[in-house]
Amino acid sequence: MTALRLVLGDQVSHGLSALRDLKPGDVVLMAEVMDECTYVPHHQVKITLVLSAMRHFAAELRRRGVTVDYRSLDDPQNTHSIRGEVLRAAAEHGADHIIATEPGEYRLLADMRGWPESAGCEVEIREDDRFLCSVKTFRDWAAGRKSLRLEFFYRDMRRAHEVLLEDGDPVGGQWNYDAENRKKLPASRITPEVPRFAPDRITREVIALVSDRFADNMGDAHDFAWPVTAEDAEAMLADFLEHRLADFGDWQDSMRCGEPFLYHSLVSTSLNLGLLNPLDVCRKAEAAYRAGAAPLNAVEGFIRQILGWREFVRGIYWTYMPEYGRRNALGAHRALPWFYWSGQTRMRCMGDAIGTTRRNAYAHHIQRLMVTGNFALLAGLDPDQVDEWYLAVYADAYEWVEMPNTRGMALFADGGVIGSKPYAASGAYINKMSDYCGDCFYDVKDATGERSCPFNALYWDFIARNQDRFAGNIRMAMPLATLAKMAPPRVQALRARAERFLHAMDQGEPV
Ligand code: FAD
Ligand code: DLZ
Ligand code: SF4
Repeated sequence: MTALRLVLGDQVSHGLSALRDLKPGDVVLMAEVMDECTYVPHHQVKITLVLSAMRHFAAELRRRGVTVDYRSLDDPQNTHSIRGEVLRAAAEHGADHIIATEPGEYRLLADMRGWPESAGCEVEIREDDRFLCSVKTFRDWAAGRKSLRLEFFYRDMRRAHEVLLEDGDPVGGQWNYDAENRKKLPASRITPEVPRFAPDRITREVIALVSDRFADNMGDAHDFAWPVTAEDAEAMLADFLEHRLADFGDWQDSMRCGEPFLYHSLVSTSLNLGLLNPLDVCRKAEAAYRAGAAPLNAVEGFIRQILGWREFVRGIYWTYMPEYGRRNALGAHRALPWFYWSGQTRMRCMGDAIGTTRRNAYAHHIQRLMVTGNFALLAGLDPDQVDEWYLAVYADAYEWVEMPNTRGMALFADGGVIGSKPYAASGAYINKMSDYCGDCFYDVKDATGERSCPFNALYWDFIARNQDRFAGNIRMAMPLATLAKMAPPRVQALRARAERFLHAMDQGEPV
């Protein structure tokens, strides 16, 4: 009796459901395959992260006495698909039972559901219980609600997992301290260094492989510095808890040119691979608050991202897929401009956000949402192309978390499932929250001239072209009323500036 147990690249957790009740004679299969390395043009750093984490995990399993069949990208027999490798390994090991954990992407789950027909043995797909809210619990919570709002889901999660509670009530008397977390970082403030993890021999081998095989992809594998083992992921978390958590809240929405990390935790890559456990991360942050090491606005804000947003977007993904992936509520069809890949643009905010993405396969949330995401929303970029970009370029990107954030939160292409209004903003917001505008080619105070900030005209063009769609949305009443009060020549000038800018961008002219 041999069971073949599949571990995917983002399932490198010893507690994985597919590894439970492992018996002597069972074989764990891990496969590097071109299908997974190429379904979007992943950043070199992202491929390095996943393959290195896989190789480290396989080595750990072997040290624990587990039989691991590890197929590398260089294996000449490699069929280069997960299905192909599972079937090949099942036949080679005479497996009578294939055990897998649900993947994080719909396309792979759909494929897995077809495995029993070709496998000739039982295929068991177990729940991925590394999350704090099961898909069923989320669907039950969502059923019958007119709208799904993070705030109510988050409160239920706090109660269910007894996080930051005092006698059943929220610590401090409020559930949410977000209003305190929107400050701009003063220029004088020196921000802490963040840890970089020097590549060991295994990672260096992967860097060589990725540099060779994926030389044309975004980034440079030699820049790699992310944690690839649970031990290093814990070190990254410990550093955050000690040096950045206390300030996480105050400066959470701030941006500073050339400083992508600020007070962010940098734990998403490790959480999503399964090197860190989300509840454990929340409990450690809560312990820091209880020990007086970090204020409530910081700790609550951090916990809300993990216990709230991370679980919420996953629930939405699995509740609405595959139809969610086709949504385009604002009818956006413009092609993604090339500067999203090259970073070459005169818009300093965009250049900086894309620049850190190219170097680190990382940009923080406000850069993703209010700079590159906001631009894509205002310019009416095609959600399929924007989705592909976010899925490719961030080291933490898997569709279950990337798609609701991109298609839903940033682009409003889901028509309001994730958020009740689009996160649309003019240059004034970016100027308020960053130091980008001072040295920009464009003038943030101008909206219609040739060097006016593109975000300004694009913002009003966006409101104007969607005014019928937003008419019934009470949260859009203010911009709609402002637009209605604008003198027609002003509206014309704004829309003409937007059109000129978009035309130049579409022609590939420098913008
Ligand atoms: P911190 O700012 O320190 O936050 C702590 C943790 O909270 C993160 O590690 C993450 O696990 C969680 N978190 C925070 N915000 C979100 C959110 N909106 N959704 C889910 N989890 C959240 N996150 C991903 O993990 N993968 C993605 O592919 C991804 N794509 C995104 C695309 C867009 C357009 C936007 C707007 C956001 C996206 N996010 C994604 C959410 C968020 O930007 C990242 O989780 C965060 O920037 C990761 O950096 P950090 O670990 O330093 O996070
Ligand atoms: C992202 C990724 C990459 C680049 N390569 C592999 C791989 O070679 N083998 C593998 O098992 N997983 C890889 N992954 C992660 C998968 O794409 C991920 O498991 C699915 O997208 C589901 O989330
Ligand atoms: Fe970005 Fe406009 Fe500011 Fe330039 S002026 S950095 S384009 S918001």
